[in-house]
Amino acid sequence: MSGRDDLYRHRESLPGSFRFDDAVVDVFPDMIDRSVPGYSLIVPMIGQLARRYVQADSTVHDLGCSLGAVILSIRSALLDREHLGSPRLVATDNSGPMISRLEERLGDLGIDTVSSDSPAEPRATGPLPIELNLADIRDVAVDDASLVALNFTLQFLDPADRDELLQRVSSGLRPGGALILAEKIRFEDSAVQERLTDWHHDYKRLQGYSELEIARKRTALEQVLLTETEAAHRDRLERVGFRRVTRWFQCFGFCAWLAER
Ligand code: GEK
Repeated sequence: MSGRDDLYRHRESLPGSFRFDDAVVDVFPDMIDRSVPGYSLIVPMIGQLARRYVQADSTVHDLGCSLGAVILSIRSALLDREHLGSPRLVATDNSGPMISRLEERLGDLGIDTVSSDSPAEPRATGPLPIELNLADIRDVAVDDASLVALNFTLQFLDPADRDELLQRVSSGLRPGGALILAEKIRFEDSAVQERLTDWHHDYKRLQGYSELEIARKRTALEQVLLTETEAAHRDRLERVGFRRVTRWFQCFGFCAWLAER
């Protein structure tokens, strides 16, 4: 059962202490929805984009899948696309509690799962099974893919590791394939940064978070969630070989782009 996020009402926070642990998993859907303006729109839109970009018998990756919102949106969007054969859907996260909860959730929904660790297990029999991969996204092999999603995950990686990951994603995509990247960004201009941070905090207040909860979460995320500017993201995407990058969503500092191979 997923509950309301009141973690930082009760929890002191030390700088950089945020982890995707059991307590976060318990409230995750509510936490992300009330913290990321537009999340509830971005997820179904990724499904819509999947209908255009997923190619027959290719692989689709959801990197940093949490409780599977994105891979479930993609799967629903593909269910009636019989001409696509059997795309392989892979959901990866390095939080054990997230992957366990996702496995339970998929079981409740009657969706077959395959473990990336046990390829010898009997094959799933239902349509579009989801492969669950408890792993660091920096170790995931990307081959013969047509769609890769990084929905608010890259921001948790050491910036020094981001080029290598995106290079591997770019090289593993088929021509015509795409990366969907969503990130919280920062702004070069400090006045703009301040204004958009204020507006984001207004959003959180309206979602019922107190000043103390907002401040504690912010402290906990210091040096854990590391934002970059839009220009830095675009430069990297171009450097690793994406030919066209389109921003399709922005609300305050929360952006999503589609990068095409
Ligand atoms: C959604 N995409 O609901 N390797 C694997 N997973 C990682 C790593 C890593 N190195 N670093 C962080 N994660 C989801 C939301 S949440 C975003 C993504 C947020 C995982 C981490 O365990 C968590 O589940 C996810 O990335 C980030 O659309 O909470 O703001």
